[in-house]
Amino acid sequence: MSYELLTVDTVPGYVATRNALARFGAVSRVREVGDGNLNLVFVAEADGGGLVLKQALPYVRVDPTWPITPERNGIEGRALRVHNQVAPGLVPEIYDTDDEWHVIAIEDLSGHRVWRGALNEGLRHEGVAEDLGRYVAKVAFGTSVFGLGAKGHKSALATAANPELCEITEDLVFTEPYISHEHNRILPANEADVAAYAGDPGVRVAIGAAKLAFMTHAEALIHGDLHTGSVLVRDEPHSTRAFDVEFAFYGPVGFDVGALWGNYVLAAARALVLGEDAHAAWVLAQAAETWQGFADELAALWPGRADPRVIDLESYLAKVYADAVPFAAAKAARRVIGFSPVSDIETLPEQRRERAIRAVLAAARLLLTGETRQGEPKPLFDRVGQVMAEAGR
Ligand code: SR1
Ligand code: MG
Repeated sequence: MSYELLTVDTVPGYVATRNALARFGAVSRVREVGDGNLNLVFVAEADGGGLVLKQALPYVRVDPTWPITPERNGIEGRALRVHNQVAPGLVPEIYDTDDEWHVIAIEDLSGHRVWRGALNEGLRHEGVAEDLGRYVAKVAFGTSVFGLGAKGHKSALATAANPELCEITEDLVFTEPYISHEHNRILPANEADVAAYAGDPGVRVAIGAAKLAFMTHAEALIHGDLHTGSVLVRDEPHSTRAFDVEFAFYGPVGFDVGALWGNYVLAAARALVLGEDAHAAWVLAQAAETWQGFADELAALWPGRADPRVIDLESYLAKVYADAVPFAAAKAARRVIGFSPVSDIETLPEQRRERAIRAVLAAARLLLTGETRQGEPKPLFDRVGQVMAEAGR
């Protein structure tokens, strides 16, 4: 390995060597808090305030036999700078990027918590779903032809390729759940459910089309992994931050909307099998909140577009919506079939987990094969809730 991995003991010395971090002064306390699949994450307390260091491991943290490029750290740093420009206050600030040791230094958001954990506890953070819709819209506008113009978009696109992390998504989200693969972990009681879902010809056609859209629709510098574990929330004062943009690339805007919707489905499945029907309904209602935030923000930005000719807002919104529906299905289904399950489902006792998985697969099947690509999220996710309740009984 050509760089050293940081430890709680080496972080203070490391921070002292970084010019961009000089204002923080001496570091007095360090904690390692990484709990994701890929990175080391340290919270450092210094004389001048707190900061977070995120260092890329050259392998998957939860499977060290799986190599993965640490260059993703620099890609994340560059994307985070761009997202700070176009969506300030909705992402962590970035202080430093170190392409040799594959470390970024970002804002310490202690006092926030990860939204997935809060949803699992049945907590309602009002306004977060809408904030995230606004975040997706600001990125969709500010990094696309709308905000940058035709030539600006092409130059930005040329500097933001992320092929290795895109390949992970192409494999884990759009391929492995639909084939026999060693990554897939399926409870015996769910084998027939998964076989019926993944073997449905309508599901396979829709997933293939979604995969191709993911691979080819280079609309904007999207987050690329916008699940509820990539969101920090705080009530007082209200704050929402999307973090962990290492999967950022020029892709379809509907993928970020769909990632949120798919994760609302997972949270709702948990709530349903725990008998928390009101929480399930609230979570599914967040799909419409996210869409409203997205559509309102894009409409507000639209008069400032680089080229007001020909391209029409309503048609673009319809395109994003039609993309988001199958992406939501893909993002929900991968978490109950393939690599990297989520705590919403994994922490349930086995019999409830089986029912939750059935509910998620029923939702995904409806989203992929029903007449779902046009319309409004409220009636769509009401139907999703009904189908989930029936399947998860
Ligand atoms: C090997 S990385 C596994 C997953 O973790 C991230 O959160 C992405 O969703 C990725 O698919
Ligand atoms: Mg992540």
